Amino acid sequence: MTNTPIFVTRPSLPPLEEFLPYLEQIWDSGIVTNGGKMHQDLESALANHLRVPQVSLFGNGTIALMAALKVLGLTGEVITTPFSFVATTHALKWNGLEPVFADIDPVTLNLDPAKIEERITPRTSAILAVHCYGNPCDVDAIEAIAARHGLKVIYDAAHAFGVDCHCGSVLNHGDLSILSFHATKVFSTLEGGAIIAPNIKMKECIDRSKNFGIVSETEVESIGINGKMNEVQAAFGLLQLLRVDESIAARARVAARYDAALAGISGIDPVPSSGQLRANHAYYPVRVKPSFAMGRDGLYEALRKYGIFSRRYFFPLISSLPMYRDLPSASPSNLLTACAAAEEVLCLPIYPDLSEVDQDRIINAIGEASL
Ligand code: T4K
Repeated sequence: MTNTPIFVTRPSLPPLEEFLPYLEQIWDSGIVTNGGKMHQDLESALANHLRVPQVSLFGNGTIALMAALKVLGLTGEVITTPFSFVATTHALKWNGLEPVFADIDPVTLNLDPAKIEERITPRTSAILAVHCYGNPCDVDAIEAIAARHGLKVIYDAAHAFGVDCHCGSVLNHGDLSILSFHATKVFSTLEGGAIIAPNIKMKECIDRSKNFGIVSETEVESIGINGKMNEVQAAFGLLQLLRVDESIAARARVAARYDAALAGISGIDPVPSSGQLRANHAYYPVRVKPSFAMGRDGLYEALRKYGIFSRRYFFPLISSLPMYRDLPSASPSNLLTACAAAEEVLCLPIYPDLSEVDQDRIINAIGEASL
């Protein structure tokens, strides 16, 4: 068996010669950032593709999330999931907001609406939920709670590019949603991100926030930041967008092969896709159950010996990190489902160019580890 490394993901890069004409246009124009033509074109192409009212591009998903929290004027406490990438909670803390962790649903691994209400206090201003692995949250239940208590809802939709739930694009839910276009994502601008806004007024406010709060040469309206995406990133996005449906279809084929092959291996339970009318197969998470003799970490190490670099997204749990673990809501006894998920989940490699030969290497290695 060859040991050529297989990583959890690989960016799908277009042929370089297809990118060069975009670069020539940028070079010719001399406009390389600050909302040039590529940036404008990508915003409208994405709004169209994703069927959302407004897109505001950012330099990465984290700065998009930080800006989203800022423009909503949140204060005090925000209820969130501990089962996510650390950027979710860091963005709260970076804004001076107090994260309050609530447990997750055992099937979807998203915030459990039944656990949100008990965490609401007079200081709560919002719910920050994550569509983990691209599986939509229970948006109806979350938004009903928010409406009852006058809270804002922000969705960290970093994983949810192109995902539809029962009523169309999942990105149309909440006050704001954010996307990540990092190199490891389904749709990438190398580094990048966006806020999905419900109307032009909100988009204008977001656009100012990412450009220092500037309104005109002589007016600065608010304390903004520099969150802008540059023209080269935006051009890359325009090119990627031409192929994104093809990429998602290729991911779906990889996922279907895993589904079939892993069904016969006891103790390896794929995290079900749930609530999606259209999935994006951003990740292929499985739960390594106690019945799998060597356990999750044993399997992770065994795969590494074969040159297969799966990832334990999301371990360690954010609430167990040194800067968060002393929060009252971080107590593991309040987060039993999240703690169990963090100990069991393993994300297997999935990306459009994963060959069947390489996927068979992964499947066979898991099969051997199960003996
Ligand atoms: N919210 C959520 C829920 C998120 O998951 C994320 C990011 C964010 C917010 C923040 O969005 P950004 O600010 O990042 O736009 C990765 C990504 O860096 C991160 O974007 C992502 N989530 C997170 C889940 O995964 P790492 O530290 O695991 O990535 P890294 O560099 O180890 O890459 C994984 C594998 O991918 C590598 O082993 C090899 C391969 N790879 C990676 C890169 C960067 C490549 O083949 N080429 C590449 O250029 O965090």
